[in-house]
Amino acid sequence: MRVLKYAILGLLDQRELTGYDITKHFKDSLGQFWSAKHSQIYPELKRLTEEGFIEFDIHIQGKKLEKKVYQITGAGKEELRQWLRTKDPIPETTKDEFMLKTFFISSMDKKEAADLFAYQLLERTKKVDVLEQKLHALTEEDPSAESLHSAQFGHYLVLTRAIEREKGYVRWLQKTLKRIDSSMI
Ligand code: FER
Repeated sequence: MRVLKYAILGLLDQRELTGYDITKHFKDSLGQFWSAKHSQIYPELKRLTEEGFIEFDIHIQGKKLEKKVYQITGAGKEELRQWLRTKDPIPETTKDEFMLKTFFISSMDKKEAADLFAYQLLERTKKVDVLEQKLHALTEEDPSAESLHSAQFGHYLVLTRAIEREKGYVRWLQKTLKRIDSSMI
């Protein structure tokens, strides 16, 4: 399935955007959990335009610079809604190489294992910090972000879930480190 197609339709359902704006959304927020390459976005915009799901106006910037400002069409809104309504099975768990190493922990000595877990704990703790800062900035900017009718509610939800997930990971890492430290060998 062309999921990128729906990501672009979703963004354009919120407001009209240039290709550059869309790329920026992928860099700043959406791409943090649904990455897309710059090189995929422009062909997808072309294809969506040909399919009649989006259209553009040319805006003149300065003397010569032209930019395409994209909008979603009625057909595009219908296409997006149809995708939003479909129910998804739980996706396969994403591959986490650290989990694979964890699976083989018995091949490491105590110090090596503790070292690996301590590093992972540090990195995951930093990730929680970054996510919490982002959430703080979001609710600062839009205090209504926590309510269903805010345009930022979706962003709020993805961030809060990521925070819960990472905090859970941190708790498990701490517990495991204790277990490693208190082991005899
Ligand atoms: C953001 C939106 C979502 C963001 C991160 C996420 C750091 C989610 C990350 C994850 O699920 O790991 O703006 O900024």
